Amino acid sequence: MQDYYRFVNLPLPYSYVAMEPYIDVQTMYLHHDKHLQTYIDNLNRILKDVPYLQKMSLEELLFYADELPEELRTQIQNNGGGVYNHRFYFNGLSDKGGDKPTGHLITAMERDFGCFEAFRDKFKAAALSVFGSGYAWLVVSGGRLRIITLSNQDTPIPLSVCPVLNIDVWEHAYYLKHQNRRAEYVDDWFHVVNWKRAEENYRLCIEN
Ligand code: MN3
Repeated sequence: MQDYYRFVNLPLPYSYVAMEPYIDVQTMYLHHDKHLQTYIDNLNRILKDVPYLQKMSLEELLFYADELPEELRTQIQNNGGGVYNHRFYFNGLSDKGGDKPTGHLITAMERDFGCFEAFRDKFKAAALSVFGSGYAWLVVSGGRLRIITLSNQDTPIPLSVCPVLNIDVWEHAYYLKHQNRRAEYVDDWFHVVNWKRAEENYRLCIEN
């Protein structure tokens, strides 16, 4: 992942049409090429004349936000968060996804939620509970899986929790296909979750 200024919008690791019929091609195109691109362009513009910030990785910018110059802090959090969260979201999708995780991740879900179905219900409820725009996240905290929600483009980075999976519940992620029916979008999203990637993320979380 190209993680330093100047940030680049990497192509999706699949075609725009790959998530049909669960996430429509137009949404995938606009979400990646317009919404994410705007966050990348804004972040590059903010950092353009601030060389010492250009040396910080995306995660460092988000983790050390409190130490950033006050006049840039909110813009960097919003736009850097928009880059981080969207990359995580798009990498968390796969046209070969869906079903349920395997390996260490399913074992941990059974330990921490009882069973996969209980996790799914709880994650869906969390995604529906986000008021306005934001994300639901599956994270590792203190060695356990936890579900959290974050508003707007806030990220898990400054919370010192380790992210495994996220779902974008901003309306732009689903409105063209699902209109106001966020619950149907969440159900459809479960068909294209890249559990292989989530499992890799989980392994990295527990190894570190
Ligand atoms: Mn989005």
